[in-house]
Amino acid sequence: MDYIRLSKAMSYALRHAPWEYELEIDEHGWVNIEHLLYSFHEEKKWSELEIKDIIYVVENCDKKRFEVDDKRIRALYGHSVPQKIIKEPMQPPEILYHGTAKRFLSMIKEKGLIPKGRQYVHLAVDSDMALQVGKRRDDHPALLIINSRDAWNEGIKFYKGNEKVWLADFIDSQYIEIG
Ligand code: HQG
Repeated sequence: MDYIRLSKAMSYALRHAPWEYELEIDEHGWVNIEHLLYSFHEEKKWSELEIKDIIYVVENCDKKRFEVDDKRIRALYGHSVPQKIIKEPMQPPEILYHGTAKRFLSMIKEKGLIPKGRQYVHLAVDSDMALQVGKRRDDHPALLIINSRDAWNEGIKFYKGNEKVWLADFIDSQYIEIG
């Protein structure tokens, strides 16, 4: 089983295009795990897929991207579906980090961090992880240090994705320092 490929397919279905899999996604991002399985079965490459493979990805992928409960599964962050995934606002750690391409810095200084194609801005609890994220777009990414506690105290909403990923609606440039 190609678990990396499976994880990518699960991310695509649960974050970006549940309708392509005829999945009903609720306002918190949950879908029925059996519906996801049956829908994957329609593709030849996933015809042998079992629930335990999906659970394996949930429990063993390099980042905690998904969550399962009794009958349901959801992505914890990363969504771009048109329907807003509802998250409970929560006080963030004092400092968070964001890794990005150097070529975006002038726009970020001007406009702050915006969600772009996703529903929320994604922030990391540690600088190593942020730099890894930035490396997707630049071999020598920029590290942004976010004064998240001040932003929160001044009314910017934050939400927890998982233990390492935090989400925010928007980060004004006054809370961003370039590391
Ligand atoms: C940039 C991965 C210009 C922003 C990671 C980023 C993450 C601006 C890009 C998760 C801007 C959006 C999300 C502005 C923001 N002007 N550029 N004003 N504001 N940007 O992929 O944070 O591995 O949507 O810096 O770990 O890179 O898939 O967001 O470069 O947690 O589980 O616009 O995806 O998770 O890119 O990554 P993305 P991201 P997974």
